[in-house]
Amino acid sequence: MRIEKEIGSAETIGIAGHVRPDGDCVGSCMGMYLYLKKVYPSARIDVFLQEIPEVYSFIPGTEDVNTQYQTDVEHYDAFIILDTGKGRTDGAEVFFDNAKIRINIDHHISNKEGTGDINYIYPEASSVCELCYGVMDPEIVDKNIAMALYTGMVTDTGVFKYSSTSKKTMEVAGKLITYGFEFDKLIDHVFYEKTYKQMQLLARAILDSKLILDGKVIVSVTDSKTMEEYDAKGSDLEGIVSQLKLTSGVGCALYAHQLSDNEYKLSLRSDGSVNVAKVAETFGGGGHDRAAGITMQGDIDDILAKVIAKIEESISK
Ligand SMILES: [Mn+2]
Repeated sequence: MRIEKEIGSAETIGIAGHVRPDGDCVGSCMGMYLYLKKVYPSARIDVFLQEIPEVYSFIPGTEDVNTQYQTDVEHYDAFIILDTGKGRTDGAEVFFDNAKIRINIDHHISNKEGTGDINYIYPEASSVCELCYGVMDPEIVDKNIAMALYTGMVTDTGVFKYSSTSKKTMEVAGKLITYGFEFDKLIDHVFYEKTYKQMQLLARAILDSKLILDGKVIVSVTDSKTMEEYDAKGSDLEGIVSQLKLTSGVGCALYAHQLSDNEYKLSLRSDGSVNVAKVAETFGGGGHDRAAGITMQGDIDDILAKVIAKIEESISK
């Protein structure tokens, strides 16, 4: 499929992604926006997203995004929804419903059928950005478009590491870097960089950690006192559990942070030797085989003892 063939001639085009936009959502929306601006120089093109997280504001065109979901266009000639079905597009759903041509491009298995008249859904694709490149004319793609698409590929694959990464993913990424942008800096910026506060909290979590069960499991807790000391939010602790899991010999990491007096949020990561989804489910949590979470009430020592016993049981199986 070639996107401009599906759209045909158009004077008004809308684009939207999902609520709480991530790198793939912002990258695909902006890549598509910049591309269609070149193909349809006289068309009015609107992009609707709830917000642009600061980390993605370097992508050209993000300053044009409509975060208010207000428009005077009654019926867009074409409307494209990216990285979701129409149900998670906030105020854009009605614009999509009223559009003449409705296109849905997604890679979520939960949206297998698609919600458009034209659906381009490939659950095996690493990212919608990978799919977007496939519907574009490589001659029209430029450095800015490539940068936007590369952003989504990097964030949705954890820098080409998650199981969704395929030969095709690497081929598309390989083509994108030929447009000439500093992909090393881009990767650091969108994936590895942390604020100084996050760095300090990570350091504290590592210092306070303990290796147990013959070094197969690592455990660490950040309490409210430490959270207050750094004026930290839960989002400042993202990535700590994955970093703990990278300790040599460790098959499972358990990281907890205090939510209130008597409540803790636990995150679990595993290399596959422990099914952490099963461990989490025992305590009312959930997730995937290698990444799961639980919210638990009680004394932290009791909580850890219970969860660690379950992990131990799972290792010895
Ligand atoms: Mn995605």
